[in-house]
Amino acid sequence: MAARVMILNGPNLNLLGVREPHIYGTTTLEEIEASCRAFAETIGAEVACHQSNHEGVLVDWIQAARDQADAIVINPAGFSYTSHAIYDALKIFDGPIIELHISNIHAREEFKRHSKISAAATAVICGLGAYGYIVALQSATQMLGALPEGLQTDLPAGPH
Ligand code: CA2
Repeated sequence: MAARVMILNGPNLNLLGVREPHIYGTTTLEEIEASCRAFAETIGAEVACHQSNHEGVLVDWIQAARDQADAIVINPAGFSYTSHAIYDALKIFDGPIIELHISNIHAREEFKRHSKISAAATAVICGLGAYGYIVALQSATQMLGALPEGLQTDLPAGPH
């Protein structure tokens, strides 16, 4: 069966490509989501993409993922540093969770080096720019053992 991956983006990421291109690049969220859909097709996965500026809405999507998805890719954006509610919701999800940041949060302000979400994540990707979403999607699918033959490797993808 096709791996179902839910891709969640947090506050302000709807403005990607519009402001601060030196940090976040020039690719819009719409373009990122289109690339993820196209890449998902090439690896036989299914993606559902959602963005919200509201913490509770993201919690609702994470809860919905328990029935609707096998893995979650999440860029919690500003909620990375504050949200116990998103952390708690992710802890209840059974499948792989990839926390993703476009920028290298460890090379930024001190407060950005401590994501509260990382302790609930299976893996964390940061600093790869918009391409990180493709890497995250491939990794989540790999962790589910659902990559097409030829792409699937025997190398472990990280802690389970
Ligand atoms: O690097 C990332 O992906 C971040 O999660 C992005 C967050 C930021 O708070 C994190 O520290 C790192 C959100 C950035 C705000 O989004 C903007 C998008 C376009 C223009 C300006 C800001």
